[in-house]
Amino acid sequence: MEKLIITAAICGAEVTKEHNPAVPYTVEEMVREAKSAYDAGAAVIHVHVRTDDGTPTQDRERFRVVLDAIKAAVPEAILIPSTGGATGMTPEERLQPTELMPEMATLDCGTCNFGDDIFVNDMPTMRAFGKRMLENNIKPEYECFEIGHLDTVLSMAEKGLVPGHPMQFNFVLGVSGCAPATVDNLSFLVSKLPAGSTWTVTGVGRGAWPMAAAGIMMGGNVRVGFEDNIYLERGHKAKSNGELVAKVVELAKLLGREVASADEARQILGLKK
Ligand code: KMH
Ligand code: ZN
Repeated sequence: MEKLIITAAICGAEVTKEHNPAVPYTVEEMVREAKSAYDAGAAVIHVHVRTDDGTPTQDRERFRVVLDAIKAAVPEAILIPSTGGATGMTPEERLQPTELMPEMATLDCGTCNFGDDIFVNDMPTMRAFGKRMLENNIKPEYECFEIGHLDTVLSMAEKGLVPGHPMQFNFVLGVSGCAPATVDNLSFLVSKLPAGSTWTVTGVGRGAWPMAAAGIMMGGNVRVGFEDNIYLERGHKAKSNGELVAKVVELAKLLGREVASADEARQILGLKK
């Protein structure tokens, strides 16, 4: 089995300091959380940004400052800015971080319910995002919240509308209104992947730890972080993203899987140094 790539989704757009005071908003807090995750064993940091009061934003200049500050603190880490942003944002707003030429960025693979909101990723939006990533030579991480999202993006890749082989998928399971975080759902999705693909699983809320264990055992990769889950265990909030990553490292050790360094993760994901 390949070594395990751990991603930390340190901030997200929905979770707030009211949920967990360690959720980062400011540049300094973002750096603190990225470093805590990297030092604990994460090779990849998935980045959303906020204004200092916690409001989610896709502002290019805010992304520039945050990404540069994280790079200065953890130069080896692979940074994956979000093009999902928050529900209700326009495609143009969401695309701003791709102007900074990151090596990777997320590409969300279909419209879905998202709690009480709708996360809109219709075909014109996805085509525009695919075109931008092809033009700017950005490797997408394909975010699938629903079973049909995978078929959608695979058929777009066949038509050359989004970057193709080797593709990296993140199966985000357990969002309210989307596919639940079950081993059945994960196994089905993994069974449909083209040979040579890499994949990560993200379990949302109480799905976080079962999905982490499943991802480790099934030879995939694992994402944790405040974006997805704020608890180390029931009733016990994590004090940092690093604590969440450390639990994945511990699970991997118990299950006999080695954890990838950022350099090793770059190789596994087919990224150029
Ligand atoms: N905040 C969610 C609505 C992504 O980063 O690409 C979308 C999201 C996906 O977080
Ligand atoms: Zn995200």
